[in-house]
Amino acid sequence: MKQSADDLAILGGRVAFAAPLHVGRPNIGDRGALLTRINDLLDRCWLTNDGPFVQELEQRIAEFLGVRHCIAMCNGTVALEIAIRAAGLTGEVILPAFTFIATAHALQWQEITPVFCDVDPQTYTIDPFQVERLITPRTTGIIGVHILGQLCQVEALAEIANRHNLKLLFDAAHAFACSYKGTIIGNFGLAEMLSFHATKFFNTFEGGAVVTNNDDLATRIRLMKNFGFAGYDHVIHVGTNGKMSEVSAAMGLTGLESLEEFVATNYRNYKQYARELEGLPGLRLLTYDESERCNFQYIVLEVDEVVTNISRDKLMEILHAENVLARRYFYPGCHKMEPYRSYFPNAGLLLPKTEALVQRVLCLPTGTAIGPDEISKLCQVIRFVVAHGPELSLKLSAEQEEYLEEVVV
Ligand code: T4K
Repeated sequence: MKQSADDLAILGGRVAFAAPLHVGRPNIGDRGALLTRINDLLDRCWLTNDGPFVQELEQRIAEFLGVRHCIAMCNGTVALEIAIRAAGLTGEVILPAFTFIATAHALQWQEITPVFCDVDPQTYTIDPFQVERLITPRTTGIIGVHILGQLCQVEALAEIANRHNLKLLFDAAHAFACSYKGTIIGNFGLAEMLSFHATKFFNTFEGGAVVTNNDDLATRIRLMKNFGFAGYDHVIHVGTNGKMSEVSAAMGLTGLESLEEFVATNYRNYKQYARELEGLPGLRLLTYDESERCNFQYIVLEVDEVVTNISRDKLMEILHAENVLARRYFYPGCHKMEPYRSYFPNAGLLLPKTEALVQRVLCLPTGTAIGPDEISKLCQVIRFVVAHGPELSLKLSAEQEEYLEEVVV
């Protein structure tokens, strides 16, 4: 329990948590079931290349999402690269600047220019009004990102894409098992990409998928993720290696069996954070529309420094010192990372909402690896920091100055 500033670890007090609390600790299903599946695949001696577990996982996910095709892949980035190529995107593609860098890289990797668009500061998703202003004769597509469990304005984007004859894809890396107006993701745009990375709500160690209701696209994607092979010695398309392995699919099948439990745990954590951080001036916890399906995987805090008198970055430093490894996803924005920062040095001028957001957002630990007592303790630290914002800001700046003087001397 922190009672004075000097109780904070950053100012020499005792560290609140003996072991680090991570954002993105994997949700792991029934270990016994996983090990049984791993034994099965070892007995079968079938380790990859469209094995039975991959086929079963694809079928289960397609059923779960109510979508015609699920093509499992080795990771979400490759899934997105292949979807982009299979959809025939070229020239320029519009995407939000507030996303994980992989969304932009998946385009740049194939020499398509990512055109960064601003976001809606309430939902963090791409702003359709701004999308329309960025369309040029070179634009071939839009990639919406359902970010941090918040879903894009799907209809508005579809309407713009239709009117301008653009392809619409979604990066749904954060939105597995979430719905928009009652329809579960996987059914929007031409195709949607899922990530099953270890840090995601549902994981296959590494992994991802493209889901689509378009038969032709699905056929092309299947070819492309397996070097273009249409049978032994028969290559009919350019391709790469995007295959998911059997051990990953075994993890996925096991995780699917615990999906409801993962959601329930995330929901319980989310409600606890909401209760314990309620009413703190200058802090906003990102809320979810509970009339929709949601994975509640992200606990996102927004810090308004003008009110708290302590910046998001200072709060993060304080938490890190307490062994809470909070993350400022997606600082500093894709447009501020290389190579985009060099290519488009003035991109920020068109991205005021993104630029403000990346200074405010902080993601906190959740998932099955954290319990109610830890959340209480963590929230107590946050409440203490907010209650003593100005004092802590001064103290920390003084400490920093002292440190700098020592270093310079
Ligand atoms: N689009 C979007 C919107 C995405 O967010 C992502 C990935 C992609 C596309 C691409 O999908 P993938 O190709 O990754 O399937 C992590 C993940 O590596 C990345 O998958 C994810 N987004 C991104 C948001 O977060 P980092 O750099 O934050 O990872 P790292 O290593 O710092 O791990 C995060 C925390 O999780 C650490 O504090 C430790 C903990 N952790 C991590 C791993 C891997 C564990 O406890 N166990 C683990 O096994 O990128």
